[in-house]
Amino acid sequence: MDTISHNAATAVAADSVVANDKISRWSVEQVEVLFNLPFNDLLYRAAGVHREHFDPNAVQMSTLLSIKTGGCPEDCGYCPQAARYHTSVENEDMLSVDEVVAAARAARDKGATRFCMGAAWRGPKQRELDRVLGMVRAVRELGMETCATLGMLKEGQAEQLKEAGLDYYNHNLDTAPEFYGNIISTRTQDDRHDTLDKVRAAGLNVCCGGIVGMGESRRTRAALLVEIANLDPYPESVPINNLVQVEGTPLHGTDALDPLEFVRTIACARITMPKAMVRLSAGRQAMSDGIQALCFLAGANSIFYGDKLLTTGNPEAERDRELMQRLGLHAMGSGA
Ligand code: SAM
Ligand code: DTB
Ligand code: SF4
Repeated sequence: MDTISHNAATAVAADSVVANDKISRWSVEQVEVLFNLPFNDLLYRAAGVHREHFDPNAVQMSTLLSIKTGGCPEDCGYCPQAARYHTSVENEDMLSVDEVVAAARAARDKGATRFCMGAAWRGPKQRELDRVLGMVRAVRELGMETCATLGMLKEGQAEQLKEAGLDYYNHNLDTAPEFYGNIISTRTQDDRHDTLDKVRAAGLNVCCGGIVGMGESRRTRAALLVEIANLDPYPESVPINNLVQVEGTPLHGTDALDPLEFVRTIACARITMPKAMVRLSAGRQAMSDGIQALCFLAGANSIFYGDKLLTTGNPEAERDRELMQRLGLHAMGSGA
């Protein structure tokens, strides 16, 4: 088939995929059809879906804080906080509620509407969770939305977080089932689904995404999105992380992903989860302004805002404000 008729055939297949926005169970093949579209066609479709459900010029801004850094017993191959890898991240004590409130206040004063607290745990012990509950209550009192990512939850823990006023719980599926074993051995994807079920059952908003740029194929990226989009219901928030390569981790030295392929991943996330907040997450520091602009066009409508993610860098707040101004983007209000 020549290129023009190949593109036409792909577009027809994509039409039938996109027209059916009631799709509640996606197949990997359907999402591959989207991924394989000519770039302009894919972005046009994704931007259309974005506009149907959101103000396309509004971006939600969350600030992250590591409330317990390093020393993690897990073996996630991308993570600088795993105790077993020799990285520059040290095992630190958990922060106090006062330290967290000071950081949240500073983030709020710079324009963040959501504050996300991350801990390098397999899962929280009850006395650790007790302190997190105090943090959640205190951050909420500042008028911010709250999110936590603490690892796997045991029976009753999601309910305690909900009761304290937590808005979102982040727990990522990370990659497609067939690739998962290459990246992590200390917890299964079923374990992750189990925590996601608990979070959903407790009435918390679900924040669940993954990482690309770990040496996976396009099909694997499609399969990751299928795994997330087929959660019933799909998550309210979907962070798409580009691997931040950290020296000392097993994935350091992986071939970098083509930035345009990252944009495609954002577009496919937008089309498969039309009403979710799609977050352009880790990896922005290494991204050009042009690629970030394409990500916003492709339907990303949330970012991590502030000079640091958990342990690695993020663009400076001032630079992000400038970029948003150049693109005519504005901050999405709290609760939007
Ligand atoms: N320890 C908890 C857990 O893993 O569930 C919570 C914190 S963990 C750091 C949260 C997420 O950050 C991971 O699931 C992963 O998707 C992402 N992440 C960690 N290191 C990363 C890296 N180097 N590059 C991109 N994303 C990363
Ligand atoms: C998510 O999906 N990405 C954020 C947040 N959820 C917790 C974490 C990114 C971490 C990047 C590596 C680091 O800074 O340690
Ligand atoms: Fe630990 Fe989370 Fe890092 Fe995995 S991603 S090593 S669980 S901190």
